[in-house]
Amino acid sequence: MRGHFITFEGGEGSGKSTHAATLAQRLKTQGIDVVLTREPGGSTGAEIIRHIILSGIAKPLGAETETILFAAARDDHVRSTIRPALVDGKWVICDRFIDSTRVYQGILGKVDGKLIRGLERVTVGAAMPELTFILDVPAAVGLARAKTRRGAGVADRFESESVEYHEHLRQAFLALGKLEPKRCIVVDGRAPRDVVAERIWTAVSERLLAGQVTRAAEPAAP
Ligand code: T5A
Repeated sequence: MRGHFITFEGGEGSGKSTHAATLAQRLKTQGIDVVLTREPGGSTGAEIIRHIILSGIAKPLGAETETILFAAARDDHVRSTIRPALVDGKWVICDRFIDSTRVYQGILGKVDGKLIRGLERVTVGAAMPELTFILDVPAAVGLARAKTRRGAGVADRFESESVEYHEHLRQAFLALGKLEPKRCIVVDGRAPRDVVAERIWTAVSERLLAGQVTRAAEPAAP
């Protein structure tokens, strides 16, 4: 696959959507063809499954069933959106991906790691992210941001869990970052937006842009 694949991970309200969009915009100004997407969702079938999962109606079926639903959504998303874009040489930026399943369903939901890895192999295959930003904020900060952004709306399936659950999530993401330091970069999401964005941009520039001739940098056609 010729493109690049970057994912954003972290707890609720940590700034993933904000910074995935900011990075996509900045790459576009460099003349790079970018696909900005999200999970669960990012394709027609996956968006339907997203609605089922986040409504909470699958929660009583247990964490294994939710894991399988996330995997079904990912399968459609990878086949329909991510893999074709990478094959085309585009950059894909995804708001949540495999690490969310590893943490939410694996560590918090206690779903067997073998099942999770097996589903990853089937759904993701070679379309693995090269770079993952883990945005780190205390659970209380993230939940407060998510609540402010939601306004009068209702908290979804996972936002409704306790602060302790979300603090456990935060620690699980930090531990996961330590397990794969080449792929994962932990960024302090409490910093002002522009500071966080600059840290992300520096890492992308050093890791993926260095040496790459972008269309913006190419000489204009005669
Ligand atoms: N899930 C997902 C699983 O359990 N398993 C899986 O495999 C997958 C893929 C998805 C849910 O599904 C679960 C995890 C999730 O619970 P979602 O609606 O997509 O749900 O929700 P989240 O991904 O959690 O997205 P959020 O919108 O809650 O959080 P973000 O994207 O991290 O935060 P963002 O960027 O929207 O920012 C939130 C607010 O904070 C402000 C923003 O302006 C916004 O108002 N903000 C800042 N404020 C101050 N300083 C900064 N630096 C700021 N950065 C952002």
